[in-house]
Amino acid sequence: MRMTIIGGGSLGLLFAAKLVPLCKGLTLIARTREQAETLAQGGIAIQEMSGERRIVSHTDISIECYNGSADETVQGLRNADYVLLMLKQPAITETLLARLQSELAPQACLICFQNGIGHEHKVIGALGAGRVLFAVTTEGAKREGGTAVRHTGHGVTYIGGLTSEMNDNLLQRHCSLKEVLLQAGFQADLSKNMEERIWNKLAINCVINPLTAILKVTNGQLLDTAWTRSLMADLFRETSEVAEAYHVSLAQDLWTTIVQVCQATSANHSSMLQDVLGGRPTEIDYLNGSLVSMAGKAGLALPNHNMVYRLVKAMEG
Ligand code: KPL
Repeated sequence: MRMTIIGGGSLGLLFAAKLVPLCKGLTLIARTREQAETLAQGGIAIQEMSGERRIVSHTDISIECYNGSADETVQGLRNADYVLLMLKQPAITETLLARLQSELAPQACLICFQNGIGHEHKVIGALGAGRVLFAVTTEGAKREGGTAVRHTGHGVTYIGGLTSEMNDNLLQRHCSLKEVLLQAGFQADLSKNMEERIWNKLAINCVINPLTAILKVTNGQLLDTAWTRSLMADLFRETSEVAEAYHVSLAQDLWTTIVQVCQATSANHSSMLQDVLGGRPTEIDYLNGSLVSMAGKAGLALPNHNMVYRLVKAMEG
């Protein structure tokens, strides 16, 4: 299986490092030339959950760069069986989609890993429902510099389509992908109810990410005080109200799952906290921002999401 990963963030580096021994060829497409050059010289340094450290040699992985410009050459798209899109939503631009549309090999399937909502229909519109799958993962990773990643929490990864067309023969067509992910050490499964899973993940991220970013604490520290737990509970309650208004059924035990994610990734800095600390734009528009705007359309007020949304926007400057 040939794989290409777009995005050299924490998840991109983690998946690349763990998948490379199982692929016939793996290309990692970084967003900056500087990161691509360092990766091309030294490979990826990974620290496993066990504490073991190893280097994935630059000779085992093809490194390319795509910084969003229309005239950059990106070979890795042309011969991949699977392209894992591991970029933050703001980076999923029209230019990138046009690129994917014209350069993805006909057999290739694009898998969008996502935290939030809002870009799904743009991607399906560009590539067609038969070539796009969506993924949600609760795997925890922390990037340390441009080329090093620490696996900070075991999670679960679900992959599937949004429409029945996308899910036709899902198991037959993609069981080898599931096998490869399992062999790489990820707990992974194919799923026919991705909308619900995307919403479950959205709820997890809308509760954990802004609070960790505003309070500058690890995921685990959110559980430390009754104050932070009650802030989480308020965000969770409002998320459930929006889901109900849109007839999306969230998992029965989602609150317990959120607490478990905090425990399983307790040393982790959420992706939003990493962005805030790194001075980068966050995904708040696609997380709490999407919820607030959906709630507005349904005539609901979400005071807590609204407040964390505005605080994170203010921190972005
Ligand atoms: O997905 C995450 C993120 O940081 O975006 C969680 C699950 C909160 C792990 O950190």
